[in-house]
Amino acid sequence: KGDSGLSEINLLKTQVSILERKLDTLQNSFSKYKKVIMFPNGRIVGEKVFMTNGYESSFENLKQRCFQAGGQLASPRNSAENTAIQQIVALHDKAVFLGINDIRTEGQFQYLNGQAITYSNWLPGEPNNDRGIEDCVEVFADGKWNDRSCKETRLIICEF
Ligand code: GMH
Ligand code: CA
Repeated sequence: KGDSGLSEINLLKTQVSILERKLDTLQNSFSKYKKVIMFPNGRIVGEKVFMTNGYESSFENLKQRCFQAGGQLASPRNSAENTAIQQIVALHDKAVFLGINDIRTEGQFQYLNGQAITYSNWLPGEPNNDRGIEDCVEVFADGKWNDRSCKETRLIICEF
């Protein structure tokens, strides 16, 4: 009885160490493929992935494209996420629209889920609702935000 208990434990130990080696291999190859997939149009920040496919259109079309892909328009919640978006903007030299707008109530910018924004990176003097028609948010290559007409054409960045 005691003997067969011991050999069962040894068997389990062997199986655990086999699994540990397989997990190590899997983790190594996963971190490699993450880099491959993210190069050059994606960025990872914590649990979030930001990605562009180069598509350019107006806000509603960008919003739909991200949603259809199972994500949403990039909605940076902190400076690390904003920096990731900035890098993609700079790489493509094209401003993007965020998943943030004040369509519902002028001057009250909110995420696509309706929550009020808790992080922003406005240029000095923005948002200015120029000509009374600026409800969307574009990000420039320096990472700064400007409110802009949602009808303008901008680069897509989705988050997943
Ligand atoms: C006005 C001025 C500019 C500013 C633009 C911009 C448009 O033309 O205040 O200085 O850059 O608006 O906010 O979105
Ligand atoms: Ca503006």
